[in-house]
Amino acid sequence: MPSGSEQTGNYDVVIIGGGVSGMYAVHHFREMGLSVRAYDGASDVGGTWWYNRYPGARVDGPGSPYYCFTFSDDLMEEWDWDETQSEGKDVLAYLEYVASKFDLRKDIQFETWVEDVEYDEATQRWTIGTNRGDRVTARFVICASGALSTQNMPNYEGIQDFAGEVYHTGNWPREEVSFEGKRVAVMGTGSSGIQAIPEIAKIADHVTVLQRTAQFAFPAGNRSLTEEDRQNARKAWEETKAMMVAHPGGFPHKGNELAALDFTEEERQAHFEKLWKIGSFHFFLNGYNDVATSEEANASMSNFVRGKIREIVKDPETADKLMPDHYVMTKRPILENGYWHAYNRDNVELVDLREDGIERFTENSVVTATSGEHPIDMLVLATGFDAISGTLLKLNPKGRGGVSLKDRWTERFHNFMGMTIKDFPNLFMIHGPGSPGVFYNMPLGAERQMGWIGEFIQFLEKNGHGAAEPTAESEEAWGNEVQGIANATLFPKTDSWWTGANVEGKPRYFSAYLGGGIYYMRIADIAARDYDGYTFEPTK
Ligand code: NA7
Repeated sequence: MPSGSEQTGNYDVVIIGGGVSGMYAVHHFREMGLSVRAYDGASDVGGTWWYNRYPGARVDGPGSPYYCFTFSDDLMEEWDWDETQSEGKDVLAYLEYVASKFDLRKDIQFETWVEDVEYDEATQRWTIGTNRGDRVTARFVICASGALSTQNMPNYEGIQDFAGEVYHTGNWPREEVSFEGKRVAVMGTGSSGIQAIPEIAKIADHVTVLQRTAQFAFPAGNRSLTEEDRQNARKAWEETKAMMVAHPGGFPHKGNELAALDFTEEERQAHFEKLWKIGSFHFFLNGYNDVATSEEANASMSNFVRGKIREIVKDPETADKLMPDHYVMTKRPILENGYWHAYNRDNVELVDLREDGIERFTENSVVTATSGEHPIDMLVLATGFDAISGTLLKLNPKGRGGVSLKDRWTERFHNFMGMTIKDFPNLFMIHGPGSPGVFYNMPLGAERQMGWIGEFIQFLEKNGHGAAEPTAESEEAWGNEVQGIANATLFPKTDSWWTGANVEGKPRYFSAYLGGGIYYMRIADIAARDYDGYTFEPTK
């Protein structure tokens, strides 16, 4: 245990996490007049952006300036974004600026891991213990611990014996990592691997890409923002915010009425061609709205991207290995900045692990079944996360009667509205399973969930309720609603971190609320009906 501050104290709200959601939680609950204390394992604010400092890390959604907080118009006025797909370091600089402007750091304790979260029925308070020996209590706990924060580590024979440098993209060192003159293996071709590979290839002697699943990736279409772009975004900010709130994904977009099935295949391919040139999320925002539900529409988009891969990647054998065979969009859509072109470099080699699996690692190489020994100096693990539920389970709160979340969540992540759990009164999840989470513009989603929780807390105080938790029936109905929406789409048909398939032993089902904006109507409606679905206990 590190030597520590060993604080004690009683707070209204304890917040776990100092990333985008945790930062907003500190601000929001403080504004409500509540006493708050937040904890984060990192040395400063930023969460995901603090940890994921790998080369090539960028916003990979509709991008700047709309991946941002909306609660303060000053921020929009004051902050100058340089590019549409901002680099990780720029997002971090923005978050540091927000922390300073709103003096958030004074209520966040860094380099501190929460290890115990335990409910005491007698006092209706949670006790929170940390690795530094702190022991504080709180009436409310906010788990803003990140949907993508527990790294997924591969477990190949001999991997521990590899004596070279090893880095996970999700926990990248603060110090400069040099690729100069090195032979680097990158394992994983999700968003992180696909962003990192072209950057590493520019410097390293040799890059061996260890690919388990070939992916669809779309041009990021990154461009510099001019002063005129920024001024226009500022002028339209009120309108844009309203548009974001109305959009199913929380994006600055009017919504998409186009269905692929209303067009001929020729027309569709011409439309995709146009979108490919623009890049960014236009493929999803302005593509066709039935790609995730209709096999025909999906095949049309998939074929287009496969054609593009063949067009860009010069070596046909490599292009063959890069052909994805799942439904496009049913794994997290990826934006690339030179990924496909990287395979035209002499120093990039692709190993298709489905055909040529890893047998073992040695001190200085990775050995695969058919191509044999690949000598390497560095291993970059872009192997993703135990997503959505992983970090919450690591916190393993103990609720009523000492019941542990690990015991409640063996087969399903039972919850109500993706925010609350039976037997865990007054504990709230941000971007948890059962919420839109990663399917929504995450800063905006965090603000909206926090707004709902704040009103719930006011309701509890006004009515003399000391504790509130959902009923088993409301959890079951919510779970069915989430599944009902997901099962009408192609998403559950594909192995992905959305379905938990990337982590051995994890329940395999699609746990996110795909209804997007409908989610916020649903939770507002539940609030309007005096929080129907909850049981309340008077303040003791
Ligand atoms: P992802 O999207 O989960 O990608 C992880 C990649 O690592 C993916 O290609 C995996 O293959 C691969 N992987 C995972 N475990 C292994 C093992 N054991 N062996 C070989 N390959 C493996 O994580 P990212 O960090 O790229 O992206 C996460 C999110 O961060 C992203 O969606 C953005 O929202 C930001 P698989 O596909 O599982 O077969």
